[in-house]
Amino acid sequence: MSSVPQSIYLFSTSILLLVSSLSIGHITSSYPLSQLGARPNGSTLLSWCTSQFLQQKGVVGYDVIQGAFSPWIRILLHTSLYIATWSFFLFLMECTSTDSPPLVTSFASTTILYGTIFFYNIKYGGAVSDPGNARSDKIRRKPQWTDVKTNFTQVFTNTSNTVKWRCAVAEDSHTVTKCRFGVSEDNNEKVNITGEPAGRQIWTTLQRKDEESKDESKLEEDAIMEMACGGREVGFNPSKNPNSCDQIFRAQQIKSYLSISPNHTLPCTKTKPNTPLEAAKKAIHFYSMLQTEDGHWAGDYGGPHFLMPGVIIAWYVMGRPDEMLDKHQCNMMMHYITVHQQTDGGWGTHIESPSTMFGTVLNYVALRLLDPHNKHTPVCQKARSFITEQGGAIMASSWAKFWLCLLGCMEWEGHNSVPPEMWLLPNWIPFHPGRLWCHCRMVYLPMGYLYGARFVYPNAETDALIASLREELYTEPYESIAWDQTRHLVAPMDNYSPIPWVMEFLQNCLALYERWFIFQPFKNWVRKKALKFSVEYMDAEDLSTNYIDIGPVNKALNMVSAYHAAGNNVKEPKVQKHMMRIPDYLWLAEDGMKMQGYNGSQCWDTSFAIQAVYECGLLDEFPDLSKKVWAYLERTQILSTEVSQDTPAFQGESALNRSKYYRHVSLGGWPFSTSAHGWPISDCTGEGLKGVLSLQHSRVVKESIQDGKLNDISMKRLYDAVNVLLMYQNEDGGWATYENNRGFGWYEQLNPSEVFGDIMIDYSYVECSMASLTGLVEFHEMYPDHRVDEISAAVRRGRDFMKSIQREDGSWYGSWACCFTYGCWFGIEGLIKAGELNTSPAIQRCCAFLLSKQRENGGWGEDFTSCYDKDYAMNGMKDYGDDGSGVVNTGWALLALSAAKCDDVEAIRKGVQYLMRRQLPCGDWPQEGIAGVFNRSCGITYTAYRNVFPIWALGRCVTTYGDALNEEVKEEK
Ligand code: LAN
Repeated sequence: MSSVPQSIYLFSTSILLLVSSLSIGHITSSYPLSQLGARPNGSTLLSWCTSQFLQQKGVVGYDVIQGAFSPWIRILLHTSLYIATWSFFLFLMECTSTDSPPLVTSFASTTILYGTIFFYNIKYGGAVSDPGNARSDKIRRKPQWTDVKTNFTQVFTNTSNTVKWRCAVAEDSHTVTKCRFGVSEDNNEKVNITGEPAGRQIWTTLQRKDEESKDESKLEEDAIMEMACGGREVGFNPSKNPNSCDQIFRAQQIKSYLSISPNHTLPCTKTKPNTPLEAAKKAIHFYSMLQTEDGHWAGDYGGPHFLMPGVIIAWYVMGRPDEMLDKHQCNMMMHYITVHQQTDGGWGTHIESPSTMFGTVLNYVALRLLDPHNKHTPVCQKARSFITEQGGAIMASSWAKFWLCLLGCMEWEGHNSVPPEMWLLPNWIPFHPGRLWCHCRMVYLPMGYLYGARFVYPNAETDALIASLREELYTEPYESIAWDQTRHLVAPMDNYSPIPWVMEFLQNCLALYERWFIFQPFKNWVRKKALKFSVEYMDAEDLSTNYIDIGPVNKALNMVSAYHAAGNNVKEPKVQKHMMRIPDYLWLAEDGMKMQGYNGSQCWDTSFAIQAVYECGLLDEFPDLSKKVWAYLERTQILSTEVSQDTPAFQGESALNRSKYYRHVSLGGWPFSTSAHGWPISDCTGEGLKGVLSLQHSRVVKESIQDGKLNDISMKRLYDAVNVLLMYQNEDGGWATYENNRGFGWYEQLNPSEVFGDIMIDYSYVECSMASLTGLVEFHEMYPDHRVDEISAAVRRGRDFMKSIQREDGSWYGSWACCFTYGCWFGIEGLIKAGELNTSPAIQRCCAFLLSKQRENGGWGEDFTSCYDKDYAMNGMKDYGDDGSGVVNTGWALLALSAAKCDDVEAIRKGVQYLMRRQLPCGDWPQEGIAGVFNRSCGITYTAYRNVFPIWALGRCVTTYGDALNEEVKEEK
């Protein structure tokens, strides 16, 4: 009898080891809870392991927050894989050799192969935000609109019923909501609005009692309107520029600023600033008029066109509750959709995008739901032709199809499976959804629920409008469509990230799982559990965000899920609480009412604004502004105030909850928008912390704290913020957005969205890394004794990381705004603050890159196509900027170059003069192209950027270059 080959022994050992390490890791997952998210530190393997063993840092098994096993388990897992590879080599050699078993040679081959893969993986395998090279199929078409100017105040004003809109903020906004939902002191037990009111901004037609009696007649109406219009005429004309400039909000703020105190005056429009500092001062005066009463800056955060239809569909399937959307809001929404329609009849994915099926199908349906009688209007007819020319709604991308299925305008068989069962897998499984980027995870969570429950609008079969839409959206009769064969169809114009065949194959397998009878008993059993978990998870998300939810997509989907879970009852308290938070996402501008990409960008804009004022050296010259910002940042630090700790969100911060729902530490972070939103972000925490530290230099702020007029921010609270920043650092040394990176680069192969790029996991980004790292550096400069070693190690690793992702041409790709100039600002600023010399090759190369992109007129300019195409769009700003340049890009480029103390003073002077030339007589700058971007393909509006970045750049250039800049400003040719 021949003896058992040694390879079998080896292989069995490896399997034994694998099973035992996974079992240990599984059982001890998140144990001990107190160590959840704490990373054992050390720069060598040994120190890494001893940190866990001796200092007991980090959990024993799998850490759901980091998405990683502890060092010991990882070593065991690697060992078992190593032995498995060895057994494979040995087996091959045993098959070919007859002599003694080639143990040593197979061992050597394994070491070489495994070692190479291991080190290659360490060096290149990290999931870094690397968008790759320029795309070969660049965006080809350009959006076009007919040259018509609209002014909705005229369209919708009828003398007997004049609707007056106003933006209510903070406490006032809560009062408005309570009034709308009939919440009073005695009946607020079950339905009420929770969370810190600071930063909330909603549009309402309900007037404020104390405002009604105010005499506005003495205000200079025309001067105010002129100042509010950013150099444009009143109204909106997309063919000139599809970006709103926030006329309505700005006019309201300027009016209220003037009425508050007789000392408040308008900036003088007759005189032109002579020096950059004068220009900055005037700009801050102008900008201070826009600050809201609670200290933040509000503004239009719209842009994407695929969001509002979601809320409209949700409203429709929930029976069109008036308290959710009333007729005034519906009118303004219709206006928005109508004015953004392009000449080809379609709508883009966002305001500057050429028409896509994603944008068009959703907006068309939304328009029809808002007014069931508009079928034959020219707007709807044109839109229908666009849709049918592209092959009908079966060609829309998956997220549009999802909404159609909920509405009953598409059958669920036409949608790829979104199995909620995935949540029941062990957390450490490489493709567990808990590892996804939080935005992706939180969207696919309710999608899984609604898909699993096969939710459809309850009246779909009897509603005449749905019957009509079923006819209008397709090129063949609805009943004859073979839905299962349409699952993979998508129009090329939507297909930014084509689904790879692996994913298509998996989707086909899942389709069988959904249909085949043999799977049904199992499926029915697990699905129930999965739906139960999904509801619990959505509840946790709703509570920890005070029903705002992380973003506009999961907001609408969670609301429909809550409605379904409540037996389709809109009066159920959870559903009511959801509806109360809908206005948080709606914004009104001169182009109508839109759904924003978030519940605003309050904290982000405010943190930047105050740093800009600080770098101009003008904090104490604008004492009210500075004090109000302090108050806002104080109230906005997450779960750190009494009000925020008095909400259910605070209970959600327990380690048990965090481990159950994959939530990182929130306490002490700063959000992008408001404290009530509750999701901390690494770079918002960095910028919020820097904002607070800047204000600690202000005399007036210090005095107000001493006098008890402002709340102090204790050291403990600053330490909490530092703790968030330190914990958020990834193993690769960079920082991702909301959480540690928990997944792998290959996840993108499974991206089912089609329309977005790189959405699957939270990558390390240059922006997040710079803001977190500089937050730590600035904290350390002011408080050098706290967690010194950890901060220095974090900064060192962060610096190495940032260098490692610099591109060949010296630039950094910006993932969250347009685009390379933005990335370069973060790259240079981060490296310089981390101690890199400005003479270093990394800095020099980036300066050379920026200088090479400066335009004739002294400015810089690129638009969202830079991000989309991954290639510097040199002429991108030709359409909406000034001869190809834009003030926001110029601001970023100047901030970067002056941080690097670039010695090309002439280039800096030209840039500064460009900003001064473009400044409007009131101190504002014009609104140009869309500045923000996300997921590679979608633009998003930041109206604050046109003020904040020019101010900041002017301030910094003055400090860095002083009198060298004060050459006379050249008049425009
Ligand atoms: C944002 C806005 C802020 C932005 C910064 C803080 C600027 C950035 O540095 C990190 C990423 C972050 C937090 C970000 C991520 C993606 C968001 C949340 C958005 C662009 C706002 C809207 C977008 C969100 C994903 C839109 C909803 C659409 C889906 C595809 C779910």
